Amino acid sequence: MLSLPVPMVEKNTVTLSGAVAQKAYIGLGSNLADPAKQIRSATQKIRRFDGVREFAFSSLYHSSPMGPQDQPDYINAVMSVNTSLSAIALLHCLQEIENVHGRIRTGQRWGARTLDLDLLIYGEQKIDQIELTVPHVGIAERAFVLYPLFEISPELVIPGLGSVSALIAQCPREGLVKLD
Ligand code: A4P
Ligand code: MG
Repeated sequence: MLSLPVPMVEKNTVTLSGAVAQKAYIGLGSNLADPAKQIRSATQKIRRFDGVREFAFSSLYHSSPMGPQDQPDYINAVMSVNTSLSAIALLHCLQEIENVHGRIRTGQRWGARTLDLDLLIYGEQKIDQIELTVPHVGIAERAFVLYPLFEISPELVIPGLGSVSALIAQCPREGLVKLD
């Protein structure tokens, strides 16, 4: 079958199947068991989801931990996708990948983890539920989220929070180091 490239969309669009595709941003973080490998492997798994297409990836970024300091430094990255999955279905897919990567939930807030996948932004939606809050809580104050977001989408406006460029102007880069 002839397969034609589909242009990236900035706004919602309707797929051939009739589903509304949304542009979503996913934050990836790891500080255990070869963090860079964890993140690269997770991006490959996300690429293979049914209902997910068109990807952009930030560089990897290194930073010291936010929260408890008695844990290794983190590697973070951000990717964007176009998806016909609902926000909650996409979250469940991301949680499955966390589990496959040996994520153990110790109950400690902001504790060390092999892989953390956060749904940062889902289209223009604002969702405020315990299971899913988008935009993700804390997005506006986290250099390890904002700088990779700016790298892949400098014009991005985060629903309810404003432009990523304006948020970066208020968020010191501090120890965040771009790796590649
Ligand atoms: N949940 C609600 N909204 C979302 C969303 N938008 N994306 C719920 C993902 N999950 C969401 O998540 C706890 C619950 O949040 C889930 O049941 C889900 O339904 P979790 O992944 O089990 O726990 P967590 O990640 O430890 O919690 P939290 O508060 O989301 O932590 P963060 O904000 O992810 O921070 N330092 C550096 N330098 N880099 C980091 O990446 N990460 C953390 C964790 C701490 N320090 C860090 C970093
Ligand atoms: Mg999380």
